[in-house]
Amino acid sequence: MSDNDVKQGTAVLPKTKRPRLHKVILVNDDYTPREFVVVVLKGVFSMSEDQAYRVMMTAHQRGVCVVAVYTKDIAETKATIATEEGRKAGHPLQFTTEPEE
Ligand code: TYC
Repeated sequence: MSDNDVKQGTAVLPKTKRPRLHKVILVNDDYTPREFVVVVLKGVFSMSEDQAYRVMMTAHQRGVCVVAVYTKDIAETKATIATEEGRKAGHPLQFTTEPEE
């Protein structure tokens, strides 16, 4: 039995590793209007007005805020879409991603 197998009852099954999750991080800037950030958070990350406002204010006060965690593909897609919404409206709003520990 290899290191990647696990014995369960009498069957030997391949050990299934859960994929590492990735954080989407909202980055503060001095130009994007607060209300615009809230609109993007609600639209792209399905947040309530309340949740979106708190996340926006945390980034505003601390510089960054973790928005949510997803699989790598979904995190990167949502970060790109949200950043692009800012760019289209002429704002420097940035969303980044990083793997969870
Ligand atoms: N700091 C911006 C302002 O004062 C608002 C803002 C908050 C922008 C969070 C980006 O990630 C952000 N208008």
